[in-house]
Amino acid sequence: MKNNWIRLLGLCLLLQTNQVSAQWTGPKSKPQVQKELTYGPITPAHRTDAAMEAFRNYGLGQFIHWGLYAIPGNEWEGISARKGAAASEWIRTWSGPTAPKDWKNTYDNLYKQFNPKDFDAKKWAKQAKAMGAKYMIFTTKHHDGFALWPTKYSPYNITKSPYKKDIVKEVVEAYQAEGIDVYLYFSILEWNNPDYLSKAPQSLEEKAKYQNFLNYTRNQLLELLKNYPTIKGFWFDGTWDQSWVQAYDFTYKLEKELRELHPGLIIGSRFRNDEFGKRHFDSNGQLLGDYEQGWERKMPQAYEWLAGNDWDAVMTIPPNGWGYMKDWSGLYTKTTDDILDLLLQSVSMNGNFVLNFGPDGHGNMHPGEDKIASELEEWMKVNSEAIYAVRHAEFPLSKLGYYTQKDSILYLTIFNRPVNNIARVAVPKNAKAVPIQANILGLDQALEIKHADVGFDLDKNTYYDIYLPSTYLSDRAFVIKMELGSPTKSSQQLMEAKM
Ligand code: JFZ
Repeated sequence: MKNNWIRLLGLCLLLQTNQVSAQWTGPKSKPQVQKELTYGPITPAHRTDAAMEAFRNYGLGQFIHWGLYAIPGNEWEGISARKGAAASEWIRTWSGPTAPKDWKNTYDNLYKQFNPKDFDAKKWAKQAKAMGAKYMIFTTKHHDGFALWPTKYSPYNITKSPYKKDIVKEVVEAYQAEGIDVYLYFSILEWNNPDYLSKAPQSLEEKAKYQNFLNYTRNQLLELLKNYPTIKGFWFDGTWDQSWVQAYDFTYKLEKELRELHPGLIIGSRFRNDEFGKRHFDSNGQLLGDYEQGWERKMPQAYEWLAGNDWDAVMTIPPNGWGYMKDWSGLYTKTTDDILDLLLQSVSMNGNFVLNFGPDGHGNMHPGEDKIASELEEWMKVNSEAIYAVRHAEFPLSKLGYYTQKDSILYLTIFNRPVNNIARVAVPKNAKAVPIQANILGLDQALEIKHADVGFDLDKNTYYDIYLPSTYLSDRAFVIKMELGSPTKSSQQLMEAKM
């Protein structure tokens, strides 16, 4: 009986540890038993070089998913793929009535039509700059394997399309001319490559084929670094298949090689795994790569979940569609308010927020994307200082919005305006720095601040009330900028009740 209990307890502990250490999103806790590892992280846990500091300061980024899937735009022969289907860039592999029939002769021939007459990388870059993006991630090659640059290593590339020109080059140059850092998205998984397989290779023949695939992947990555030496990093994807997972020796050496060739290169946690198959975080709970790349269409619920790691959140406007989606009707598409909320959640927890755009087959953004970009532009014109180069602020959470901080400046971006127009800021009673000056960004007027020492029993906080002018109206979130300084008088030492 007693033995059974002990066994059960052991099992529970085991399940618990496994569960938590296996998690690469959600709250983190390090496994209790540390393993001897050869294929752990290559770079230090918290890089402090200039490239990584620049990454931390971006705040807002743009993702662009563009490729052959932009032509169908989530529809095949007039049938919307939305019913029973996922993201539009996956259209080639769908099954059921919405899928391309005979895709080898249909989807795989789309490149013969790829001739985006309206494509103007400079126009995209200007829009991104205006909306406030500090970096961008561009799909050089998605899962369908079609390369948007003239790769020597596969005939399935842009030079075979009527467009012919190097799209990656145009994008890299145009964005960098606007002062926007460029990262290249690269899918490891490739649907139409005869050497690719998803399961771990077994026979000698499979092993040889997959080794060809790995060599090809390495060649393409070296080629990208050589062709576009000014890029800041890679954003890897499609690394979940067992074929890639078992190739940890190869991928470890490849990561080293890429980093040696390109000092400062930034690679997220979705590139490789350790020798026990642990992805994103190794068997000892250490982040693999320079930042956590798992916050895709999801948000950490609490700052503590991030355990001090750098991270980015990449986000679609439709529920799940990265490539062009012709028809947005009947879908909930995120509003500019939603996006601002997610942006603030991200930067308030030391993350970058990356908004995805999926241009159509001619090279035009979706009208819904244009609308959001111009609304973000309006907002960022006034408020971007609450977004760039800010850090998590160690203040008690506010129900009114999100804090960000830059040295002695504290920003509170208000989403929930109090009906009495008093924005109450909670500050720990022992705080050395409290709000001493406040104004609303875009409004040249000092706001009245009153110390409200509410005197609640056992309350660790004291309060500073910022009076918002009732004449100030805003139909979007707005930012209270506060200067922090020494409290004029210490919080009254009211007696705590004795019970
Ligand atoms: C991947 C791609 O399959 C997708 O098409 C898109 O490019 C996106 C940015 O990345 O999709 C994923 C990858 C990982 C997760 C979810 C979707 N994930 O880990 O939750």
